[in-house]
Amino acid sequence: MEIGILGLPQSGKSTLFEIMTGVKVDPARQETVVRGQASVPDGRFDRLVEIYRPAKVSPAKVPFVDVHVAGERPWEAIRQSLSGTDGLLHVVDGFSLPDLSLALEGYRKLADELILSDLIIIEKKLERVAKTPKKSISPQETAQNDLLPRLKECLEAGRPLRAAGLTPQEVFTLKSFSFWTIKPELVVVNVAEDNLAFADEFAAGAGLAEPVLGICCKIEAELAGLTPAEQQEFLASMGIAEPAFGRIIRAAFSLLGRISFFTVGDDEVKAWVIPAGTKAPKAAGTIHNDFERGFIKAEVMHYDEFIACGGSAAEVKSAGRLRLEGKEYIVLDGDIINFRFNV
Ligand SMILES: Nc1nc2c(ncn2[C@@H]2O[C@H](COP(=O)(O)OP(=O)(O)OP(=O)(O)O)[C@@H](O)[C@H]2O)c(=O)[nH]1
Ligand SMILES: [Mg+2]
Repeated sequence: MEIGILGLPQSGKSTLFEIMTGVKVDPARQETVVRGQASVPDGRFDRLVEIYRPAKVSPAKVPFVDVHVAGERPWEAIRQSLSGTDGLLHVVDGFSLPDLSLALEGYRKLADELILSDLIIIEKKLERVAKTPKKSISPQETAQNDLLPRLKECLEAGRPLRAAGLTPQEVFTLKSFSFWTIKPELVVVNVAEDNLAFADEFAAGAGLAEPVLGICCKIEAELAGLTPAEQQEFLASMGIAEPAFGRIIRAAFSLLGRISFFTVGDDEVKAWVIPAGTKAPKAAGTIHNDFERGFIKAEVMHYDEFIACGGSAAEVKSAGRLRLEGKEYIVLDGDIINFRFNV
């Protein structure tokens, strides 16, 4: 699981990456990709930490990759190094010239480059397929190839593959191509400090199918250097309730269809990241392989129930509300779990 940060040159990608992950990108080094992890802000997690006061605190994380592109056909050159990304965060410059049609043009410029880059892959593949005898193509490859003409049509109409109405199974079949535009995308408009409303203007005017969020990277980069108390004061003076970067991390997290469950104790409170719809044994496996292999039961209480019982696990238990779930249980966002296993 990883999210690639893309955008036109100088749109604020590295600034945003640094705000979210705390990893500094030295512009002089000009690395193509830099990786870092962002903690997902979650009020429930903070509350659990307050209650348990554990020795170790491990919030949910989202890995981000900052991409710096240069040269001819850059998107094709870096496709492989970003093949592991499950989603894209597209940064739009809304600060240097806050004008709706210019910002939209900027968005489309990169979107079109990515569409073209995917189209080149498909055309090359179709050429190769035409030259290969049918008998020597595997059934798995045939399943891929059958989809290509439809994808080509979509891209030629200027639309990203995520708009092609593919089923999850079809998306999975196409995984080895690492198409850019098949990945879910979150659009982030980087606005000027005196024009915070521009992101909403862009969202309303652009009419994109992709979710749009706004941030002023300049303000939030300044915030990062302050103490929490100073941050509150600074935000209040700007009329902002909460820093935007937290919302962006949360949006990226749900863009990937991830949820978190918690394990709690005096030693550690930890948020574990799993895809929505994961069954209990697989969820246990994110903690340790043995937990999955020797899975017996999951002792589950939902966060809301825990809080309703005064934040006391003993209270949940004596009220008969601690659930014992088996192998078919689908873990929910906010479940607090203790796995029973035997290996
Ligand atoms: N005024 C203003 N300047 C910004 C803002 N965000 C970024 N910048 C400036 O824009 C320049 C580019 O920022 P970066 O974060 O390096 O942009 P980038 O997209 O990573 O650039 P490349 O990797 O070179 O494509 C820097 O000088 C930033 O200080 C903003 O919100 N407002
Ligand atoms: Mg950069």
